[in-house]
Amino acid sequence: MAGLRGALIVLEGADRAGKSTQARRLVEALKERGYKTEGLRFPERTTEIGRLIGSYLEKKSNLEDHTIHLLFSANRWEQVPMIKEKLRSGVTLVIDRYAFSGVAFTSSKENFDLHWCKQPDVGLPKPDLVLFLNVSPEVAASRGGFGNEIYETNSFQEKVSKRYAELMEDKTVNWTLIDASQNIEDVHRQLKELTEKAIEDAKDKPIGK
Ligand code: T5A
Ligand code: NA
Repeated sequence: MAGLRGALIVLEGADRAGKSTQARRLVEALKERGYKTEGLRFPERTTEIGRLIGSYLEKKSNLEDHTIHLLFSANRWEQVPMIKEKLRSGVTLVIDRYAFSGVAFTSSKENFDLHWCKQPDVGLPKPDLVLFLNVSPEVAASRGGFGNEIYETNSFQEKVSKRYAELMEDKTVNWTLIDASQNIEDVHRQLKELTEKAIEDAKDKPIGK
């Protein structure tokens, strides 16, 4: 019998929605429940491509808009062999941002259409579940001010939220909207429940594209 695969779980959402906090909690909780689980994040700033991205986000270098979009995508593709290997060996992956961030952010810039933005990520392993952590701009603001990174302004984040809403209309993706204005524990409980179900549903299905 072929081994059962792990699930690919993605967390998306606006700035300060709590993605990183919840991703960490979720990995720990799933491990405690006996699931082989690991966390990943995009951008993964530690690779050579990731260092270019980090420098751009920190405004230490300027990159042409199409170029940085392709680098974000390349930063996902460079992890694909590892992602597939882990999933096939039964490890569930909890990923903090994925291709949806790539599309939502770049398509919020002037003169980018959604279709062009999606192409570089076509063919990536398909998430079994995308958890969208939804918070209002007011709640996000109450969690502290923006940092100094390039996309951290109110006007840009508003555009990003609209793009995410458009992306969520794609019914071929298993989106689940979560009210992330609740406290950390309540959000966590919901994510854990949804994820355990997704792991069970995914285990005897092929990895999607
Ligand atoms: N990007 C990314 C692209 O343009 N293209 C791409 O392809 C990709 C992958 C970096 C940037 O890159 C862009 C998007 C971004 O602009 P990042 O490193 O993921 O992406 O961004 P960060 O700035 O690290 O993360 P966020 O600002 O989005 O925050 P999180 O992870 O959503 O929130 P978190 O968990 O750090 O929490 C924020 C604060 O709120 C508190 C936490 O303790 C923390 O202080 N908090 C709560 N407070 C009350 N109630 C709750 N339920 C709370 N949950 C968290
Ligand atoms: Na984060």
